[in-house]
Amino acid sequence: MKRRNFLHKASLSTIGVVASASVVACKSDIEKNNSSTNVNSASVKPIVIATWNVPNATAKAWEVLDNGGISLDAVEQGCMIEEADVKNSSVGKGGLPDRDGNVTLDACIMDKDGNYGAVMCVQNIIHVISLARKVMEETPHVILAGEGAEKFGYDLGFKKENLLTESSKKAWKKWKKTSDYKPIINIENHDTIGMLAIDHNGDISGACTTSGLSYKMAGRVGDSPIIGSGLFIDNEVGGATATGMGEEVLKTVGSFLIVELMRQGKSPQEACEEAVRRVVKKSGDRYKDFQVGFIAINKQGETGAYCIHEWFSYDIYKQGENKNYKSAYYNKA
Ligand code: SD4
Repeated sequence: MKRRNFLHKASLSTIGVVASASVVACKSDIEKNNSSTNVNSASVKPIVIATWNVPNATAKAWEVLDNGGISLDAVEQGCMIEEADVKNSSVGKGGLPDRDGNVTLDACIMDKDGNYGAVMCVQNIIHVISLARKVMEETPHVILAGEGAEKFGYDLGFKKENLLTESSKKAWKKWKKTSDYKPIINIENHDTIGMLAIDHNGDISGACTTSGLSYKMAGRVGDSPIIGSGLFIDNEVGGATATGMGEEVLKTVGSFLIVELMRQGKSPQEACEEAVRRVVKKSGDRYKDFQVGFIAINKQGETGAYCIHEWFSYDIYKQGENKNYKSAYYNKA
């Protein structure tokens, strides 16, 4: 079949992708937890910002920073909290599997010097964010995929573990019965974690880790491990990270776009809004069926967040306070 026909026939809504974790937030959770929409405040450091309501992750990152640690350690250790949390069905152990029942993880990390490491389509290793860091620091490469990434991990002593929990298996079996492929917006609690941090030295790092879209095709990789799409850091300017339908973020290279817009003088908020508008514009009417959200931070510690549909939220830990904020959104219809 010609590629174009295949892509047409296998559009996301028909190939079996449930944008569960990627596009979702639990309305009631956000209502319970969030403070009013975050108002930017200048020159704050240290500071941590992360996608969704992940207070344990931001608390861990804050602890690292508060103890004088560097932002790279903070984002890695913060993300590890979600990877180990079996209740988070979009990250690490307990992540929902692909359509064949295999949990495959994607992750990437960037440091203050613009170094980048990523792994994709990794099975059987929980802490893929640490594996991505090892790729960055201990190989001449920037991305390792699949079995090669796993072998690299095992050689370094990473433990081999089954990531499919009983409850994810149950959800997958249920999904198989109906195979309802329609992306569902904002109905679950957890999502991909993208985290950005500035340490006491004023240096910025970022990390992003996910099990990707649940019930995706085997071998599918989203935006999260791809530099410039799921994450981008430029220590002179700021950083950005994404959540939601990865295919759409990839097409706009959203995180890089946001950092470049900030370089040109836009605030993190303005830059996130512009990136979401680009995603929407490219999608025609399809944006109604998927969620994309971005968060960003600039060198001064000002933050921004924007998404397509209501109920994306994000956490900020600054000045000793860990808070969840509801993101502003595009689709008021
Ligand atoms: C992806 N952006 O793989 C990720 C999904 C996401 O929870 O945000 N998921 O497309």
